[in-house]
Amino acid sequence: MATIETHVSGSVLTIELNRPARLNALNAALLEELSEALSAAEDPAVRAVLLTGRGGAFSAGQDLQEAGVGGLDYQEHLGRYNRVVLQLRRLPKPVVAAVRGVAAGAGLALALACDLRVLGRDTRLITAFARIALVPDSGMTYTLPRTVGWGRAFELLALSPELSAEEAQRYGLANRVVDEERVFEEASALAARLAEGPTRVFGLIKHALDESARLGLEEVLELEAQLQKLAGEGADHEEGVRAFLEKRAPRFAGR
Ligand code: T3D
Repeated sequence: MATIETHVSGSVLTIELNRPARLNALNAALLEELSEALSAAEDPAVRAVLLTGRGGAFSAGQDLQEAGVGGLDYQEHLGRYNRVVLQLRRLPKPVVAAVRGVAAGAGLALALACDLRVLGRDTRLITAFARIALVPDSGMTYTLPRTVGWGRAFELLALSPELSAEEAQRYGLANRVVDEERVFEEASALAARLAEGPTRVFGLIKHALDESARLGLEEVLELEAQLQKLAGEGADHEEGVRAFLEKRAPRFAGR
């Protein structure tokens, strides 16, 4: 692949956006390759994914040189983004974003579609869309208000400030903030730790959280009961209980 690098270490698949000269701006080729890499993450041997950007940025969003102004086939153009966002959300295993430097526009939207975000102390988050008079896309109107609340979401989308890592953490957009040069290491350690967890159950948790965003309380309670049945039948639940009773650490197989 020309715009994406992947490698597997243990059960963690690392996907690296690889257009550092353009701050990993997203073009059609990169989105196609990212989608391909995320399909590979469905392999049961992969139990966690780490998404990162090469060089000093996570991603500056849509490649504005490629997009130009107007004349885009938006169905096709946004179809590429939407496919990737749905792949990230529907992948039944945790995805950690290692966000260095800057994440802007659809680059930020991709980071928000991941399950956890590790930021560097100097990392900036910029919604960016309104700066060029576009509405947010790639799921940002779904993920952002659910993370930061409605009022803050409007301000971040309309005024598009550069949000510092400290503010991002206060708003719940960053799970960890570490020194810039430790972002990858910290995010890798987090992904490796998750990869040893009850993977199937992590997938069910992800599903439950996404569904809860659109369901009422009664439906949520019903869904939880259904998912608990699935979890309770899993080999990892049996192992978790046995390990507790035997006073040892569990060895989850991800099933
Ligand atoms: O119509 C549609 O396409 C719908 C979909 C939209 C999805 C979106 O993502 S919309 C938002 C698009 N992104 C932006 O508007 C952000 C544009 N970039 C910036 O505002 C700044 O570059 C940053 C704040 C992200 C970083 O600033 P800074 O000062 O750290 O870096 P820089 O010097 O501006 O950028 C370095 C290089 O990357 C530079 O190239 P050069 O001059 O060295 O040859 C710059 O042009 C290039 N670059 C940065 N962002 C993009 C980009 N090239 C193409 N597209 C970019 N998005």
